[in-house]
Amino acid sequence: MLSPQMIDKLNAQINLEIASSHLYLQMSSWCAHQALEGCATFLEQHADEELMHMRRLLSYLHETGALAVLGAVEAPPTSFPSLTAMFEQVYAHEKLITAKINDLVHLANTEPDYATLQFLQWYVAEQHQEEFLFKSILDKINLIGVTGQGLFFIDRELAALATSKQPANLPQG
Ligand code: OFO
Repeated sequence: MLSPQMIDKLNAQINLEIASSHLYLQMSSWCAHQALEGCATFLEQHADEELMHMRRLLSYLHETGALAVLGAVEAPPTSFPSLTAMFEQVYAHEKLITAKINDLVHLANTEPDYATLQFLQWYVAEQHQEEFLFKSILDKINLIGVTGQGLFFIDRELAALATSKQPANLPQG
């Protein structure tokens, strides 16, 4: 059985995952509007992944007999100064998610709540991968540049990343 504080924090995380999906879907739409189809597809897939992160938390709350509470989702920005600035925002957002997961882990460890501690390990590993992924995208953008044909090549890289995404990220069972 989860503590009231843990239920509140897991619910906050559920709502944050929904907000993340919303943000990435809006970014995807902005990219499509800029004719950056590869980036748009990649971000659309990532928005789906965030919903999967949310569902995993939702299931955990249900398994423990707790109620999931969904709140209002804040509207994300609809335009971005540049592709670089947009991916910098994604990277910063993922670092925020990591901090929130770390807070949850800290609470589970101090309560202690070993079942939740174990459950959260998947998110710890996932956040490591997500930060690595977006840092490497930013590195590519900085390497290739976004002037001239640079944008075309970056969009192609993101299209390749989107098609190579493995269903390994999906929850098991
Ligand atoms: Fe992109 O992160 Fe969810 O958890």
